[in-house]
Amino acid sequence: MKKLCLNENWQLHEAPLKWGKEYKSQIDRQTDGWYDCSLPADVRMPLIEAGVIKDPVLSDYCRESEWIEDRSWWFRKTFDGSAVCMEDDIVELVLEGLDTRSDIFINGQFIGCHRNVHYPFVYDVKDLLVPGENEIMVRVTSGLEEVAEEDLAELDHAVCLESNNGGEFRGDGRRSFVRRPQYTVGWDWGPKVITIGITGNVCLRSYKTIAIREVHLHTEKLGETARVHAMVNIEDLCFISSKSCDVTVQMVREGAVCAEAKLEKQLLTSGYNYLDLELEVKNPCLWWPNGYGEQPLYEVRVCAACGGETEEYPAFSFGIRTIQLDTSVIAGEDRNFILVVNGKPIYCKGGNWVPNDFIYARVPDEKYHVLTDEAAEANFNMIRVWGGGLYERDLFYELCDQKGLLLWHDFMFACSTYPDHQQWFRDEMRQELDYQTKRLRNHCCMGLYCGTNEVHWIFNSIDNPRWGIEFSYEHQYGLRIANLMAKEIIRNNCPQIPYWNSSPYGGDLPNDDTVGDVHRWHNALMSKKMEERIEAKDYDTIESKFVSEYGFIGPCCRKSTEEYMDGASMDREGNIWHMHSNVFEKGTVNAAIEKNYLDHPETLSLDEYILYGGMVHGLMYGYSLEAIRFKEHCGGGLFWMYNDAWGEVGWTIIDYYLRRKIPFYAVKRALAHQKFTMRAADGQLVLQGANDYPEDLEVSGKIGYVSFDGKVKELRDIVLKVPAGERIYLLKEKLPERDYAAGTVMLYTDSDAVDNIWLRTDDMRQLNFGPNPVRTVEVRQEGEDKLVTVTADGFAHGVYAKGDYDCSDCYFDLLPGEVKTFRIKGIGGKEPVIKQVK
Ligand code: BMA
Repeated sequence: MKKLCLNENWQLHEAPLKWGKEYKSQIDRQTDGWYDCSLPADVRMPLIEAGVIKDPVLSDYCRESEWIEDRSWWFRKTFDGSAVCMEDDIVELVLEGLDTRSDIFINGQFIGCHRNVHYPFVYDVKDLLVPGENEIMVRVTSGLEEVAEEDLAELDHAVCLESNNGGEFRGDGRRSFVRRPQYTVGWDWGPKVITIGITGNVCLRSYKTIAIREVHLHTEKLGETARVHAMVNIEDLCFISSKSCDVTVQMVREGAVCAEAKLEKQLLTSGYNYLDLELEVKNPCLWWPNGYGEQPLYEVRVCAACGGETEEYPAFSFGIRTIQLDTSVIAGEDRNFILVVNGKPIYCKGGNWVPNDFIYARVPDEKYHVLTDEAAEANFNMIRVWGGGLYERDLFYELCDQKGLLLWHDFMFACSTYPDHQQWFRDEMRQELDYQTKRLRNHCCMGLYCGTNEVHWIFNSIDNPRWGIEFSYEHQYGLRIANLMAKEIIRNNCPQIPYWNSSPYGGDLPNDDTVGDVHRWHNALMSKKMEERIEAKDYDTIESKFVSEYGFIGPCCRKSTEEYMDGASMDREGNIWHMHSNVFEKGTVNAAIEKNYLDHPETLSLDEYILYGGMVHGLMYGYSLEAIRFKEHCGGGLFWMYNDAWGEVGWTIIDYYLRRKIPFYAVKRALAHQKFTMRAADGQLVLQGANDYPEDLEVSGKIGYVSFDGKVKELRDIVLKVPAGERIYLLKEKLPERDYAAGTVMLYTDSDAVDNIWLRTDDMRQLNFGPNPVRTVEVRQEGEDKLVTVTADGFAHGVYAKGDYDCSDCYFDLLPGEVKTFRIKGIGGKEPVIKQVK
């Protein structure tokens, strides 16, 4: 295969929406009004550069550029035909990420239209190319203009719109008929920015004699020798004749061939040839999720020699691992929901992922490196790719393979019914799912495919009769794809990857605690009762088998807030502040600050609001993630939402500008690979030990009641053992009858590997402690970092290093007498300023 990348030197021209493909000649006659751009491109990128519009992720500028969706956009590029290998048998034009409705021309010839951003347009243009200058022209619109009222009526207008939820100017019901990233119509966490563009790569790829179309590897058997099955699909490009071919598949690690399989003198007949080969890998290095082991990857090389031509498939990385979803019976109706990797049950911990920008075409690769690094740093071993966004670029999956981040991967349906009673929609979905499952199946990070986000839950007439949806076999409103088509395609393309119909799903009704996963919203952050929205202890009542969504909201740091407000008033009652506050905020942050710290949070300065708002965000995520992991029959906990697409007071722990928010550290502590957790219930103290590591954990320490001022210490020695990869209850004993406003049960460990912990029995402001000033015992320089050792005689809450430095830990609590060392990264020669919230 020869590839010619055509991303550079495009031009873009705007035109009336009604200028369909028949207006190509008018566009050709346009001499001015052309913007230069390179791909991937959303039309806004050259418009921002040219100063035509302001960046829609800043302030309220998104409102000013909504006119963009009511225009047609014409991309054109010329290239020299001599760069193309015209001796080859086929020369395919490949256009990725067409967002959304597109008409494609080559040298003035219309070659087709495309209506789906989630799989590429591919067309053999060999016969249309000329030796000299060639031109590609692509007309793109949002695709929403094609959706009529009657169409929506067929779905009974059953589409979630943020505008119904206080999200002014957000939401567009027509999205359900358009295969575009659904979030672009506006969601609770961001504005309507109807993306339009060629948001992926464009290239010409040519083949001679044969084309290796697919390579699929999966691990069949583990053991001293692992068996890996390889399927190679070679297309014989001659329509009428067969030929002989030699095929080799190798698995290489650190430059050494660890396994090889060959097929010699294999007969190829015209078209597709599915060939199966077995690779035996002695002493295989197994891939594990983050914490449970390493992430060794093998390079896979596939080549086919035929008629003097050697065709090589692009090399890719592959991790040897098996994966299953254990839904076996626990008791009665209750069933496990546990991912099992290499035969080991995994407790899945992490967050939900959304696209990284409302102009997703401009996201730099660097952002993926940082976000996956930070996810691993925060002790994630799972990320859920949410169904309202997009299938990410290759780099994302490669990075998740490298860092041991398992993926719960939704197909791109969210919070809407879909017209799968219409054949065109089914055809589109078959192409989309077939393309994406074949594209992603070799990634060892692929943990589970999931049919939809919330479609089974929101639109069933028992949970939500208000939508008036009655599913029927011929009119399934989107469930046909999730319940039938997706399973069929996964069975054909990657049966080794578990599938779940929807999130949430399982049991008599979706969101049931007995089977499957749940989204914990209605009795938490989305409850109409404020006390339910801000009560961390409620998470101790969870009986679910897997929590795939729940969340809390909090501010970004001052730097990021100033950046996205772009000079607008910082009045927290102001319009623009509200635009950049999550639709579900509704005064929750202030209520939580009042519950835990102080009265009249509305009078706080911006810096105080950011500190206390961040602290309550951390308290909620820390306590809830612990509580979910504390439940022996819960297979995982994923908070909503990990990353952001613009700057806002929102769900995430790392903001749009990739700056950590205060809850980042609470999440990191709660998801630590080796962790102790205490809970009190019915007068009982229960201590749990979690150890994801492949080695057993043995720690000695002291446990008992300690007063917050440190004067009372009723500690006894204890040795705690947690087997490798296990979560077990280590202690169940009567809770000592003491004054829990003045102190609590604390555990001091003798190991730096595992944090000390304390039993939080009430809201912070109900606990009488402090101020117990933190003292800096030592500061050691290590390169650009400083290692700071602190202690305090009494309990100190929310100890942090002033300034937006990344630290190994921050906003942490210190037990009386605890001595803790933490790293402040990149502080250089500056003197660290250590502060505490209380
Ligand atoms: C769930 C998610 C998202 C949404 C989140 C918070 O519905 O699936 O759609 O952003 O809740 O509202």
